[in-house]
Amino acid sequence: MNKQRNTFLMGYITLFLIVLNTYYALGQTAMINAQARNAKSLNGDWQVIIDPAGAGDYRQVWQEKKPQKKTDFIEYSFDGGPMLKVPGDFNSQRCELTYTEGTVWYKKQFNYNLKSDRRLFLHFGAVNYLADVYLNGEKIGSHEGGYTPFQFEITNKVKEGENTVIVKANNNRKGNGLPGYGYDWFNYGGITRDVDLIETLNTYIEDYFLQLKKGSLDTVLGWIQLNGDNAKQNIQVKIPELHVDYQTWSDEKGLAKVEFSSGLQLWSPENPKRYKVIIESETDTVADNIGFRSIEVVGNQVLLNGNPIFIKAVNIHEENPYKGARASSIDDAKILLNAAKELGCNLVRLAHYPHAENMVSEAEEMGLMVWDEIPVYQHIQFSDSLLPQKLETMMREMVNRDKNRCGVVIWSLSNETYPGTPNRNEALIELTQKCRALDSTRLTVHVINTQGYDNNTFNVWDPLYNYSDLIALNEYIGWYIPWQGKPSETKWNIAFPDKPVFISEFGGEALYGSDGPTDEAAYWTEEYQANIYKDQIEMFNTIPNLCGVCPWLLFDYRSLGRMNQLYQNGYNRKGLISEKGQKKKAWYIMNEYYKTK
Ligand code: GCB
Repeated sequence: MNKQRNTFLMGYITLFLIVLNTYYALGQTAMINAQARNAKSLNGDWQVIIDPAGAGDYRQVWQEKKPQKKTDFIEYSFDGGPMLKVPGDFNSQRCELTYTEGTVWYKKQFNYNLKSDRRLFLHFGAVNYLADVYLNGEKIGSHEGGYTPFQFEITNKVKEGENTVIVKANNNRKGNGLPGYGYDWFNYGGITRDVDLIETLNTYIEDYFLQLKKGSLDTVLGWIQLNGDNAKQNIQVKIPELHVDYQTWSDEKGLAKVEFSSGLQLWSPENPKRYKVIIESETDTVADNIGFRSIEVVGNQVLLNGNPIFIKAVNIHEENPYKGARASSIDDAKILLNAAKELGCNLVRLAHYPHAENMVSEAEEMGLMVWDEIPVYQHIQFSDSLLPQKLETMMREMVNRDKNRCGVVIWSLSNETYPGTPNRNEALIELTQKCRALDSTRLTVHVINTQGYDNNTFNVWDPLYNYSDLIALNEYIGWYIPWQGKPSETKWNIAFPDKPVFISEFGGEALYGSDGPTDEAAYWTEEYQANIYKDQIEMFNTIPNLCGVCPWLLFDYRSLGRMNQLYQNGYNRKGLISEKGQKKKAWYIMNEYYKTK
């Protein structure tokens, strides 16, 4: 009997631990527009313990024990160790961390004095990939996912005076992670984005969504969400430049609806107009720069503000090419975005994960539309029981963060997944539905490369395209797959004849300045790459309903699987520009093409 009771008890305890663990894994969704809040930055130098043996967990380094008696000693200390800059990846900051995929413990001390009517949040822009966060020796939560923000409320945990935050940042690959084991970019680990302490009054503006009403060019539709005891409040939405002073009231759940019309100048790449919008409740005020535009697919065309647009795009990874480091600052963003502008683009595909918030808002300010993507990349274990929750959380964290950025026109929910992977269709269809329910004002897209290419004919058939607003297709004809006929005579057999087609990736590799036979791929010459571009452009003329193209990619970037030491040396060389900033011959071809569009 006793034995049976013990078994039950153990069962309950295990269940409790699983639930607790799931709670931690979910983390807390970050408040909107963190950079506009009353914040104290925790950026700068953090002390670290590099933990290649994974010993920090059982030694419980977050406790920072000190010897009590003369015979005591502690086998860890942050003191005496190195410092790392936050924000920033750890790999590029110290030689011994160059190839690290593992754990680094970070520590930062801060002083605080929180008044009794205030709340305090510890906010992270992103930590790649798993973060366990401790405050003053106590675990306050965890977050999974390397590219989206999260926060923990520490109102009742912060001490007057000195406090210590310790973060376990772990970038090990996970089979059931997003992405999974294999991907073609550098796995930069660490606290890669800003860390802030954000102070609010008891009831604060947690979230808001203000965009043009679907189908309208002058009506703003949305909502504001308050968080706190004082849920029912009068709220004003002000746009001084337009003399808008709109009043609304939040309900007992803190939710206020917004709908008003105004003679808005619409945002577009030619006129990236944004308005200062002030949201003022009785207890909080947040200001944002918000633009308004509509984006839709009508028939086989993409319409921006009601007019057909040809999408002149480029793929970008979040890497500062000159430093070989994760891009994190506004200057890093400008390097990438200025280069996209110079190429002649009107859209940047921020591949293959949500890039930093400053990248998105800078692109919007510069008149570049943004393609936002979650790291659902190639071989994802869709049938893993934890996957649906992870997919949804990551999608929600991206959409939540960027939903007021009119520059963002596309939510991309997957790249190169395969119909043969168990549960792939079911999981991605459900994800699409959830994304559209959250935000129906933008396009939702899946990027697919399962098409056949035989006898110079493309066969585009993947049923997942039924759930994608664009037939977004990656093809590397001329590089991974040789041409099978004249590019100008390519035939298309597309099972979705009424949808716009977008070539989301194409290209080939070249090492800047490489000489060698220009008609052989194995010498990585610029001429060989340039010829791929010439042929592709001819082929583009054969594509029915073509609405845009997007070369892979802007700059050469670090990718450890690229091991040809003569030509690649740890770099994917499909850049139109080298990592030193040299434009390759293909750059000029693409630039000319975009001038004609
Ligand atoms: C692809 C992937 C991209 C790769 C690229 C390549 O299809 O989507 O992430 O890096 O090909 O260079 O092979």
